Amino acid sequence: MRRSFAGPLTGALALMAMAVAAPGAAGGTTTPDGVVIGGQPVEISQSPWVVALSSRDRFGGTRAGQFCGGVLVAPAKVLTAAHCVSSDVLGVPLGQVRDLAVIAGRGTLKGTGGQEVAVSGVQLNPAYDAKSNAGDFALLTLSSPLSAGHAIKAAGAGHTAYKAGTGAVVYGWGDTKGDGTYADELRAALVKVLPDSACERAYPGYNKATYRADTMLCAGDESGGHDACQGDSGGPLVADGRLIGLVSWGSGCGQAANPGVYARLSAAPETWVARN
Ligand code: 4AZ
Repeated sequence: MRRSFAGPLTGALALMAMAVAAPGAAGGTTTPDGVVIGGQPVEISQSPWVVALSSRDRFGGTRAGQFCGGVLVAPAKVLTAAHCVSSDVLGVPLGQVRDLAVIAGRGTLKGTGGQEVAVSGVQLNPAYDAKSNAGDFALLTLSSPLSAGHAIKAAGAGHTAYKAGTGAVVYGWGDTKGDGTYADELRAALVKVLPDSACERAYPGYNKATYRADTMLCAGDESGGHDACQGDSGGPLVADGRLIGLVSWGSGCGQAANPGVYARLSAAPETWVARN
């Protein structure tokens, strides 16, 4: 049931918003699909809370050093995945990365729009477990604040946005095909919150990563094709205008049997994000 979406890019977000408003409509056939996986370019001005994490020293300058996503949750605070600041990802201990920065307001990495702001502090979720990836949250402090109006609130625990079947949008500059083809422009894909059982089935724990519903959220596309992928980690999953997840892990990308696993926002440290 994959369809290519050939409409004007400016209409993409509106179409996505419609699809989110009616998640079950037409069995998903109205879902925009293009090649994030199964997404399409979006305007950063429509989602100004999406930021790129950058280190040109570690990742080179061609894509402005982008290596993960993040979310502006307060003027000088960016939430990202704890694993994004691990030495596994950075190649060296965090303390040795001198140019860690956040790029805000720039959809096209090769462009010069928006702002690059240095990261002046990094806090790891005390409950983060690098082995299982449980509680995959880190909070970055920016050296200077961004616009307060650009921050997004999280859905509080018990909010309906966390319910299976909810339409949600994942944003990122990551791999668009699962083969190392990285996006230059910010993309978004429409996915669905899936029942925990879908990820418990896919990730029962024989591997190093086990799905744990208390700190993780399962989302994707029952027929495959819409997903986050490498390079999207730390970026936002948004439903009902609220942050519900951060891209965390998964097996492959866009496979129906292996949904995306997100850090569940309701499990983020209480004081880190405003909720409603
Ligand atoms: C990653 O490596 C990654 N399909 C992120 C998300 C997913 C897979 C891998 C989910 O950053």
